[in-house]
Amino acid sequence: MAIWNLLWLYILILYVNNGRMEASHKVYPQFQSLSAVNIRQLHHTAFHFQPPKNWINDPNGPMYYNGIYHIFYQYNPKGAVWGNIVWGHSISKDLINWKELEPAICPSKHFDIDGAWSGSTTILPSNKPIILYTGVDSNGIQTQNYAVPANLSDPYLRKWIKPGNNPLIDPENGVNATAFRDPSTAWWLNGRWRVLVGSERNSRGIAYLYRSRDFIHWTKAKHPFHSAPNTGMWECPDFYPVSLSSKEGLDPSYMGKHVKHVLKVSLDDARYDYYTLGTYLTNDDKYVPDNASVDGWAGLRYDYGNFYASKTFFDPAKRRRILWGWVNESDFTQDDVKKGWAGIQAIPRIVWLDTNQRQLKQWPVEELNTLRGEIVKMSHQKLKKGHHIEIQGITAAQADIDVTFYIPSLDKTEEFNPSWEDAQRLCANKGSKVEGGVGPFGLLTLASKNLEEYTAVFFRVFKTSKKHVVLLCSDARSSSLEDGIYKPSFAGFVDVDLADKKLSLRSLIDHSVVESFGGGGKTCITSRVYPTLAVLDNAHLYAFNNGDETIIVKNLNAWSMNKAKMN
Ligand code: DQQ
Repeated sequence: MAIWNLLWLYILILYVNNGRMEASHKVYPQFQSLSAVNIRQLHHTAFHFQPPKNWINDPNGPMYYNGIYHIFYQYNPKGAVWGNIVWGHSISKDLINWKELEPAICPSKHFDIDGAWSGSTTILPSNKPIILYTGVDSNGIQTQNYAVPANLSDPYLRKWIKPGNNPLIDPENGVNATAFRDPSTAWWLNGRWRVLVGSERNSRGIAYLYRSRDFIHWTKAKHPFHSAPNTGMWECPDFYPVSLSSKEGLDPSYMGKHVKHVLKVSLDDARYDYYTLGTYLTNDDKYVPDNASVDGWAGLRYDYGNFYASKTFFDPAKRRRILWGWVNESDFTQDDVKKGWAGIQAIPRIVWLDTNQRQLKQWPVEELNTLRGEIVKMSHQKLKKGHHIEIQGITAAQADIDVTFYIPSLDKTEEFNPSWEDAQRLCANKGSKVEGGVGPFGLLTLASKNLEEYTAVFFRVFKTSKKHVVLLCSDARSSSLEDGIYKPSFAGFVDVDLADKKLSLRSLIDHSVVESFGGGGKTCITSRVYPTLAVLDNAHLYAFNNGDETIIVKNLNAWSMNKAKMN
């Protein structure tokens, strides 16, 4: 007993001293400004966004301006853990190859001296971009501030200035001053700008609404735009219209008919991004989720894996809405310090409304295809129970795989127990090796030759009296021989009817990340993994089936991916 007590005390001390929580991020003062000498390449990604070194978290203010894509990001210029937060800034012509610029916003004023936290950009009608961001002062008080380009004729908008009339929005009128952050992109309606700011009160997550005629003087609306009990702090709210009839993206101020609206919030307590689909009641200036679209923990997620603090923007060049999300690490903080970097951004994804109008779909931007190299194809290949087939001839640690499976017979589908609502727990119970009726079948990514290590991305099909239930897992439990690191069996359900007996899966494999899109982008899961054997040329890729019913690999295309020019 005494030993257990000591152990708990030790864990507590470690937590309090080493992983002190500040806002939503753990703080490691001893590592914050420890500059990396060598950048460890082993698990470094080849085509996911990251700066040359150090820590990044949330994507901030993504935008397209005069032919150039900009991404800003929460960045520690001095170390590989969270701290010293500035707005890093990179630019691109294709969303895939990036050039790093100097940070756009650094703490310099009393209102942001303790951090230039997350925010968004809005392109004003005069074609002028403006940043709204959260500044944190030395007492932890959060205010909303703005920054504008110093020189609009600089095509890269390298320098940004903070005009003297900051802060624009203070936490007044009963707002919790240390939980008041992450202004959204603004939209224009009936002669006024509107912006959302995330907050919390007594465990109720809140998106406050502020209005302004001139973008400078803001007034808080009487009622929050939306809120929900027991959901905790709402970080990084994002609000935008989606078309009911096409994949095209819409400008945030588009208020025509034939749209639904999306409200996404990042739940600090869960560290996942949840969204609802609903209606924007413009007369009341309120958002109401559809009945079928629930707020909070039981709701829909953009991604059922490592994906947080995301942000979308409208790309007028290709008329699409693009989603950026932060993919955090799953390894030890000490490992991050050793490798000299932490955090990547997910591949930018287009996002649109599914024809069933119950959910969104996502797909990597088409520009990613420019990195595709050697291709290997497979078609009409039988996968009998217990079989796995190697997909040879590509760089399996740096690859893009797009596969359609065909299920000739659903006769042996297992019954679904209604108590299995929690997809992640179900996946933990019925992993890739637990034989089923239909499935588990899918891919073994980042696999070592003798399968000591692999990250299994797979489907398993169940049935109720009314329909089929499809589970997609990205199971990292066997991903690494290294003990102790976080290796979750992430999972989500895929809302498909299986009338055509097909299931598609695309996986982007990039050394320490496997980013998967099931059912044509209906369910996405991103896993961070740190193999010890399945690295570089020693990584393999297999298709497998451990279910009773034979599965056909109807079509499989696998590409070796080239390296992106990354900052
Ligand atoms: N990260 C920022 C905050 C935001 C949080 C600080 C979400 O503005 O709420 O780095 O990850």
